[in-house]
Amino acid sequence: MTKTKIPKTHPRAKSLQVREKVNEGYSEGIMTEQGLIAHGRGEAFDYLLGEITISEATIAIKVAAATLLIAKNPIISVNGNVATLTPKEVVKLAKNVGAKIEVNLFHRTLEREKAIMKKLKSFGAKNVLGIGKEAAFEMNGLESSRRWMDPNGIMISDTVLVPLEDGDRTAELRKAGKTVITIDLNPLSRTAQTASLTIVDNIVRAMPLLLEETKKLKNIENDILKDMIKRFDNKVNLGKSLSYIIKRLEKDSVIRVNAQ
Ligand code: PTJ
Repeated sequence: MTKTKIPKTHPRAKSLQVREKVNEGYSEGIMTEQGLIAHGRGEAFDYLLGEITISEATIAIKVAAATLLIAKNPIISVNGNVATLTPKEVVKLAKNVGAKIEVNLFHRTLEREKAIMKKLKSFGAKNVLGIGKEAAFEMNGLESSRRWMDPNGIMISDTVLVPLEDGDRTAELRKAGKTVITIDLNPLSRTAQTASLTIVDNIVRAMPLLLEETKKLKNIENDILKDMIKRFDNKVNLGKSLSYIIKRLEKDSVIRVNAQ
């Protein structure tokens, strides 16, 4: 694997450092070629956001923390991109909110599942569900490999955090009565549109913030957390995220036209 030293002074140093991580995840057999493409799509949307956590995402992160804290049986679903970009945060968040962790892959192989489990365990995860034959239950209405669930994990959960998800499963999880939280840079994706709660942000920024929020809200009464959740409207928040991008582009195009 070729490692490139990214100069700290580079205007887009953070994004390039994340690419180095992606490169590492790919070399370790955690991420797939398809995952690289998905990352590129994410980068494009992040560029439109200005590579910052916008206020709509900050609000969604707070509500997501409250949702995970009041859940009876929360779980974090981990794919190759998630395990590559935020393995430490996944493990810490799971501990903080008492969530289980389950590996769930679109491009499913036992080797990848084991590599992801190893990565999560290297950051302190005790139990990682969904490996090989453990994921023996099929989700109705789904034909991809994502349909396989662990009987002790996603199947019996009430709240699922599914960052960087690919559409169909979010809808099926919701049909099964689960609360679905996603992190997705694309506010137009099917996952973003069908989740119960959508954080439009880069996972590398959102996960540390989500972790901090759960620490802050941990000792707050459940009734107050429930009230926060009740007052949140995902569709409105998503609409505002999209408006943010549109306004930013309009402003940017004015600057460019005037500069010509
Ligand atoms: O590891 P596997 O086999 O389970 O496969 C994982 C991928 C991500 C390849 C698979 O789930 C996939 O193909 O996903 P999609 O359909 O490309 O959707 C991924 C979504 O995540 C897209 O809407 C991207 O814009 C978004 N995305 C990509 N990178 C990030 C992101 N969102 C937040 N943070 C990112 N860094």
